[in-house]
Amino acid sequence: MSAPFDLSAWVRVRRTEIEALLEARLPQPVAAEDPGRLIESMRYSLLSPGKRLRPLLGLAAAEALGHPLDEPVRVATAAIELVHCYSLVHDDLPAMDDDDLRRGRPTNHKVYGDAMAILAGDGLLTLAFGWVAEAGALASKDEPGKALPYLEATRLLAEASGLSGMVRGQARDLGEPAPTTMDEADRLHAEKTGALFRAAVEIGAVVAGAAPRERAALARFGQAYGVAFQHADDLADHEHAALAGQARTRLTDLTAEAVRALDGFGPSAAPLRALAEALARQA
Ligand code: GRG
Repeated sequence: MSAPFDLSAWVRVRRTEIEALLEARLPQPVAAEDPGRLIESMRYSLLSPGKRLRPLLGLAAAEALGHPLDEPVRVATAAIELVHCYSLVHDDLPAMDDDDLRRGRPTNHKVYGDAMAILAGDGLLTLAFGWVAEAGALASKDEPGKALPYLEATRLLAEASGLSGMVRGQARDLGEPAPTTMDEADRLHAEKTGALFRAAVEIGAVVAGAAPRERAALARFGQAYGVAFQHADDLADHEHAALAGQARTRLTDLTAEAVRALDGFGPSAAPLRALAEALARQA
């Protein structure tokens, strides 16, 4: 019998690699070339201690397909963290959630002011698309056709972050009353949080050369995981408390659905399975 999969060790190694890549690729603020301390404020938020779950999921998807976690794959999946981080910086602004603390530290606008926080978010979002394009250029330097998966990754990232995903979900959250049914909560979660999780897994799959069936299965995993993640987050924050009982059941069902989506994969999908099982334990 094989040893049980050690998720903590896997996460520790992969997270260290992701953080080293973020640190190395983000420009350094050279005082004279950092007007308004923009780069400093981008670094402040991006390099603050986050779980790095989205790039971890992207890497786990590539690993499930037995693809090496080479530089293009690592850069493309790290780009998803830039989009996530921008959304946190903007979400914390007074015009949105008006939060003082994020990742245990003062929010970006509390340190750098509202205007620079808006620009830091803009900078992170645009940089993300630059990184996916650079990853495509790296992957295709000897074979032009190898850029194609990275074009698809660009499309997936735009779809999930924008009007079909996170931005739309945020608009719904701000513009409509809080959900009163599980279906409404699911729809909001799928847009606001789930879309980027799904894209993370699907981008990992696409850049690892997934066959259509593999890609579809991994997208199902990402979708279920993402909505489950938001239910777990709401339960931890006592959000939508009237729905807590149903949210617990939904979290259990969705994580089981995520694990089932991996049925056709062997031991290489152990990190994805273990990530879903860890989420299920929050029910
Ligand atoms: C501003 C366009 C725009 C969107 C904001 C994602 C989002 C929409 C807002 C974040 C607010 C929030 C707390 C959402 C709940 C779920 C969530 C995304 C939590 C934070 O993600 P984690 O737990 O955070 O992965 P870390 O800090 O570990 O990266």
